[in-house]
Amino acid sequence: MTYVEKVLKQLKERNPGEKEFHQAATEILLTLEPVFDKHPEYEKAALLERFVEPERVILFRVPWIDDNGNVHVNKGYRVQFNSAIGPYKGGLRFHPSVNLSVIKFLGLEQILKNSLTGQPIGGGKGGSDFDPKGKSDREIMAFCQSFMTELYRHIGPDTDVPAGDIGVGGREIGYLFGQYKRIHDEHTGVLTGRGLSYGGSLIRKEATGYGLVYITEEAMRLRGDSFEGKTVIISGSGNVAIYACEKAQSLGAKVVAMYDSDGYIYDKNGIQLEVVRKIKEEERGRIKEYAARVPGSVYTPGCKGIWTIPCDVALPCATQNEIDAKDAESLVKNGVKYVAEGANMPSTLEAIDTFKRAGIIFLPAKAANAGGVATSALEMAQSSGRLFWSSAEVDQKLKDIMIGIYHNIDAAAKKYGFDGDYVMGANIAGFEKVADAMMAQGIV
Ligand code: NDP
Ligand code: 2IT
Repeated sequence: MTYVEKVLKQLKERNPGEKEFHQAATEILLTLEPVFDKHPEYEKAALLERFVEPERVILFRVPWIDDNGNVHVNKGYRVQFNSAIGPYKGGLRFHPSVNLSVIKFLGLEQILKNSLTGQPIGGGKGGSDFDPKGKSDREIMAFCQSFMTELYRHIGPDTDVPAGDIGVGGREIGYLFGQYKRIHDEHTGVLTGRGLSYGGSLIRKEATGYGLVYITEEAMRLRGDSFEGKTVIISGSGNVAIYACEKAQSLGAKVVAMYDSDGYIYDKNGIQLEVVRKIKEEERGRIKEYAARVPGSVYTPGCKGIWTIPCDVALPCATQNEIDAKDAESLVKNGVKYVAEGANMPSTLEAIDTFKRAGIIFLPAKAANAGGVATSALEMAQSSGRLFWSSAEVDQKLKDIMIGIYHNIDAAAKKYGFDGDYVMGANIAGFEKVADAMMAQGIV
């Protein structure tokens, strides 16, 4: 058994039942074998055992009162995974499916993603099993205030800087920030994704979706290809999906399908994004409304069918494991050429295998969706420097970062003899920097 296999086995034994965490760790660790072959000193320093164990896990109670006076209790989480290269950084997810395994998988991914951005940010993630769907603004505020009343003591602009993720957008960040400031009496860059009137950065809202398209565009450009005239499928209809759609359309692509957790819309004429934005951003409604408003479009209940629609490019932008082996086979059979992950771990291990075997250009989440956190780091830089950069400036930096990530993961894959394997490339390139920083800092 190799060192990597031994650590992976231990991880599964010591964290029983954490299936999402096991999945992310399996995907990452098994690609790192060549790095450990090259660096026997890492094993002596128990580097991998330390890497897979969070520096700190915070679990807390979040009590809140609904509009009818009923008291509810949710679970709150913050996993401060790795601070070797900078303060813990990563989003907060509010979704009923959240548990420790989900937060740990997201945190582990985040370490390597943040490393790939080239910026000084460590990895963390948090959230709650609270379901924001159908709640009033007052209920959301009450929940966010209660969540921050515990979280505030564990975070800070040089310690841990949370942001949004599923179920946490501009509204939630506003309420969380307001409560932090009230308790801590400091107006600092302790959260990113803040509103533009109170310290946020231009382009942060758009960054993950735009970045996803920028890195895919670079992969296309190097193959003499482009988004022009491509048929694209985007799953989800939240923050990442909407801005991926906007950027892909602006480059001449035809986005024909999107979904939410109830079902998907297919519009052969190309999705009218302003209708989606009105339903999702303004009305907080359901995607099925789209079919009622746009003649010629079709709504189908259930999500799975979306992957049977023929496309050139698939951009999964909803959630983990939304593409399984069968979905991947449908995509391949229908001629998909590029798959780039906007969501975190949207493809199962078997789906990734299917894409690899078929020779699809596959850009994994930690590289492809790094534009969001990269722009969060730009927001942190602006906060620290009391600066406010223009949209054009932030957008250009984001684009440069995404193109840089593509070349970095491509080079790492080539260096170890796995040309075109961007899963290997992203894991290795991300890990090398973290490993170097951990080795330099001793046994901590
Ligand atoms: P949002 O909450 O804005 O949107 C999430 C979308 O995904 C919604 O359309 C939602 O549908 C759908 N969705 C969520 N859970 C499920 C599910 N179990 N099954 C089917 N559909 C589901 O979140 P974001 O757009 O911010 O995040 C989307 C993905 O991108 C996540 O994986 C997140 O971790 C990742 N990501 C986000 C970044 C960011 O900056 N926001 C940065 C990098 C990655 P419904 O409304 O019905 O729940
Ligand atoms: O998964 C992610 O990278 C995010 N949700 C964004 C994290 C951040 O700190 O901006």
